[in-house]
Amino acid sequence: MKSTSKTLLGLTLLGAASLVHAAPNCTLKLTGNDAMQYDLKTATVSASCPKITIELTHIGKMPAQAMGHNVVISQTADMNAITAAGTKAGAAAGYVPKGDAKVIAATPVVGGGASTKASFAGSKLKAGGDYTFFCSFPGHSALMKGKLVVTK
Ligand SMILES: [Cu+2]
Repeated sequence: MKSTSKTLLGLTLLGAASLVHAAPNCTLKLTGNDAMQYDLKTATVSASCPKITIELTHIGKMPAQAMGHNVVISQTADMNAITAAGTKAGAAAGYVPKGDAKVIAATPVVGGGASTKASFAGSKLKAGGDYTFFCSFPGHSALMKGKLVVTK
């Protein structure tokens, strides 16, 4: 009896430990639709990830020229400057200013039914920093944006 309860306690502690040491989240998985919306308003990734992968699936039907979506990650304070520069850069540049250090990561633009990916080093983010993920297609970031929470 006594040894049984000790075993149970041990298992409980093991369970708690595995929660504390849960694998870091190294993927930002999003969908975008024809109503100019992502499925998430907030997401969490870990700065300790050697590589963070953004996965975007456009679940709508409209073409990229009319309702294209991408995912750009930046510090929240840089979002408006990036979308303005991205609009100037135009469709051929995927609405992302080329060589802009404010852009931490960006996927290509996709249309309905298509998916895209991009990866970057977790070390580009600081735990506790103020980051936003958004779509830089002209006009979309008003609705298509969310908070990127960064853990250690
Ligand atoms: Cu968009």
